[in-house]
Amino acid sequence: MMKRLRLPVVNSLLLLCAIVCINSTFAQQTSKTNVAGNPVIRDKYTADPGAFVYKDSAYLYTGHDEAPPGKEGYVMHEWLCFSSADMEHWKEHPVPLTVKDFTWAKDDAWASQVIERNGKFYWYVATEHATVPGKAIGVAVANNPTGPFKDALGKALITNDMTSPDSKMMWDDIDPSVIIDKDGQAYLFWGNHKCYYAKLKQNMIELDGDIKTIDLQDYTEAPWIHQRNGWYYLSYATGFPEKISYSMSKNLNGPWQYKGILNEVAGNSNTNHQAIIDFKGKSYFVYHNGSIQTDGGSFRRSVCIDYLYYNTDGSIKRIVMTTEGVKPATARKK
Ligand code: FUB
Repeated sequence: MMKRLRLPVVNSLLLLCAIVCINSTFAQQTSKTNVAGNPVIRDKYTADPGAFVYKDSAYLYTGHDEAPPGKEGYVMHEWLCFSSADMEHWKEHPVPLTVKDFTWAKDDAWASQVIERNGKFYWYVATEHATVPGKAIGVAVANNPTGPFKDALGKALITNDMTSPDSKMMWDDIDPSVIIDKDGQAYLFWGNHKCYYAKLKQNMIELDGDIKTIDLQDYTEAPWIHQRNGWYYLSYATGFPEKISYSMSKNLNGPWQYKGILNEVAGNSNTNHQAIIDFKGKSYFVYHNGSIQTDGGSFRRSVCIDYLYYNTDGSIKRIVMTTEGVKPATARKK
């Protein structure tokens, strides 16, 4: 017969159970939802944010910096997806897309952007092509913003030979940014060293016409195209280490007017890659820095979010990067 447990033993067991329960609940929560302040994701390194709003949530898509401490080079094999109802707390979703999902790709899950059209979600990504030397742009598609995504084309949308027939520049076809204009015409912008753009067909997976080049002051890479109140904005990384500059135009086809620096060099990172969105009545600047210590840096970057403010003439005030980040966004009163 089992002996009866004494009261102090029972109390100790109960205490142990309580500690185990609290710890496992905390572990579950922290693996799914990150804490407030910048960087917004702290349990892994995230880079090259793309963001968009769908229904009541904001979605954040990033590359995953997997370089071990001490390695000075990109190690990036997959793209990540997070969502938030308030821009402060981000929930991670299971990895929706990796380089292996593109059979024609070799490696490098570089910058990307997702856009919705007719209930489908198109994810434009930069990666290294396996057989056409150089970087390339692919497009994946899903029925919901968190995936799973699958290659929409079975081949690259843009390959290096389309923009550099002489193959002198191997990494100019990176950093896709996409927009659907008011008349329903979609455009793809991209490029390192040169900023390219082209129309996309209604199906979002084929080019519709020639690839054109835009002459932008001090252009390095990372174009982000957005529109607001009759203005088009083309922001992009400038110089190296990178700052973010921007130009404005009344017409998507230009001419573009240079408006100056939007964001200074982001702490401890030689790249600076932005997304700009509006959510629940406020505007946000989403970017990365290398601020997580002790191993954060140019190849172990972290996504941050700060407010973006427009002047009355439509120009944008310079971004103030903060550690505190943004306050929880609440629905606008009607
Ligand atoms: O993350 C790899 C590359 O670094 C991106 O494609 C660029 O925008 C820069 O952030």
